[in-house]
Amino acid sequence: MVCVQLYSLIARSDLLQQKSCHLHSEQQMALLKHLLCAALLLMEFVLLLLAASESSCPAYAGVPGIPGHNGSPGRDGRDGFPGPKGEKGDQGVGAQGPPGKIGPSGVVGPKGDKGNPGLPGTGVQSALVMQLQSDVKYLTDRLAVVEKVLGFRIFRKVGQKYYVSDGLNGTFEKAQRFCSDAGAKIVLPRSEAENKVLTSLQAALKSIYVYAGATDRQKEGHFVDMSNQPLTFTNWKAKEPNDYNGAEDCTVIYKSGVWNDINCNSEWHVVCEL
Ligand SMILES: [Ca+2]
Ligand SMILES: [Ca+2]
Repeated sequence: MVCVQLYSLIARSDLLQQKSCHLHSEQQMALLKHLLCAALLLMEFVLLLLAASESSCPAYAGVPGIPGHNGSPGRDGRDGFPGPKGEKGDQGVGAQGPPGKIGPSGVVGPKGDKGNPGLPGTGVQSALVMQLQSDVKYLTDRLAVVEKVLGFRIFRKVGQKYYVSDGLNGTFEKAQRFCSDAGAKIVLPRSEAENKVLTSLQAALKSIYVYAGATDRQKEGHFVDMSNQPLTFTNWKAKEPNDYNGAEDCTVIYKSGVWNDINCNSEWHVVCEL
């Protein structure tokens, strides 16, 4: 209804515009002015009616307006929701970071190769020291023997032994004591060579007999040395020893080197061995 009235007013406006062409200018302009004012008021009234009735008639799309200005920046996103996790970044370059934690122990490796032979151990060193100590003791003992030998007036060397004498005469007991006090024993040849050396010493002493360290006091007819050991060498004169009743239990060696059993109380040269 409103639309029909509007169209009618517009049509009247067109008619008035056509009629105005035939009026005088002042009257025509005044009339036109009133008409336009009335038309304007009417159109405003119609617009009010349209606004009140909203879309009571079909609407037409208008021309797009110009873009508005950008608004002011919004607040920070503290009150917003966290965004999705970003992608892993590239490896950084720069200062080395702190060392990491100590890792777990690894698997036991294979057995290594056999090592080179080591230096002599303490056992070998101990053996060398003991050998040196033994050598030193032997030399010390030999030196002591030589010093004793030099203390006698006559001596002969035979092997590792020395036959010594001061030209003393005495019984078998005295001879045994004299040699013992000198750290020696009554002479007793253990071989033909030693027996021969003894005769050489007897010659120097101008001795007929010398006592030897062999007796059969414990068992008649069985001569032993001063350690009660059987004799390993003898040089008995023919038919000697010839006494088995205890009258001849000691042994003498004649200047020729033969042996004879005689009584122990006769005094003969004393010869010791070291
Ligand atoms: Ca006898
Ligand atoms: Ca005899």
